[in-house]
Amino acid sequence: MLLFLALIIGCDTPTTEDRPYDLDRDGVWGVIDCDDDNPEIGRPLTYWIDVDADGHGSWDHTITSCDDPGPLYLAGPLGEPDCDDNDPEIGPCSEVVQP
Ligand SMILES: [Ca+2]
Ligand SMILES: [Ca+2]
Repeated sequence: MLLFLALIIGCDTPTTEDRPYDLDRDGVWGVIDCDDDNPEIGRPLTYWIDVDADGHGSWDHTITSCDDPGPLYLAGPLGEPDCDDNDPEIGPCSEVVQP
């Protein structure tokens, strides 16, 4: 009995970093799952910077994170990038009227 208790007490609680399994069975391994106890939350998202806040992101700076980096960033697929991310009047290059 003492050996059994010693084995239980000796076990460390696994952290996200050392869990190579999928506790919530959402198909995302524990080491990369933003919350391995919640099947509604999976991989980190890629965020694109949108300096001029026109709704079109830029390749200039991206972040892959479990947490929302703030209002300067858009989440999800980039789509067509902003042709000038310092001018809210200019969106994707395909929408820019050539003189
Ligand atoms: Ca999850
Ligand atoms: Ca923009």
